[in-house]
Amino acid sequence: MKIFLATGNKKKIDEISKILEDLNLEILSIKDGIEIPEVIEDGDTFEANSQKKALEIAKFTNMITIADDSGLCVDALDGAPGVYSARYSGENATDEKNNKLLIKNLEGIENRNGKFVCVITLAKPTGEVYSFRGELPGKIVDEKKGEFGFGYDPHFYLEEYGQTLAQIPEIKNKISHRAKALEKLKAEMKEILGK
Ligand code: ITT
Repeated sequence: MKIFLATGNKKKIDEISKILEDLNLEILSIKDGIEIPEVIEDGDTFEANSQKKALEIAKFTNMITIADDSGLCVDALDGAPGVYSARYSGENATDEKNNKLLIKNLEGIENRNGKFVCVITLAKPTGEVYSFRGELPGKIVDEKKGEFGFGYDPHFYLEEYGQTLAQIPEIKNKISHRAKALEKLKAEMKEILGK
């Protein structure tokens, strides 16, 4: 069965494809040269944005489509950057600029607790949507460590592993917010596709 991955983020495509590997689906994405329109992410929640992306692209491609809306929520910043994680430092945001701003905004703040959130939505071209949420708690550290992953990974420290998410790519795909949401989808997949 063909499934389209509605994301412009190639690192997400790699992680999602790896986590769904054992389902033996034919996963298509922009990496296969399929162009998709930009979806305006104007929702207040990860759920709203995830559903909008999945549904608009399912209708556009006429394929069963999976979308991921995710971000970092930091306790001391009242949940910011949250749904604005990708564009935290403005219009021309890059991972580097976002990370610098995050560390600057946490200067002098002792409470470094935060979490990654991911909402995965599967949408059918006929309009049905199924959403699943995963979360991963951790701590924001000033010093950047690790080469893998993307986004805020080099500053996201997991006490249990004594490393940042950017240092443990294989473990990341087993424990991440994205992995947790996708495992929930996988558990329901047969039923959803059979409907
Ligand atoms: P699409 O909307 O096209 O999927 P995007 O990167 O813009 O791509 P989001 O709007 O969901 O995706 O924003 C997600 C941002 O949250 C991402 O750019 C990172 O800054 C951050 N983020 C999400 N998951 C992450 C992860 O696993 N590791 C590090 N940062 C992550």
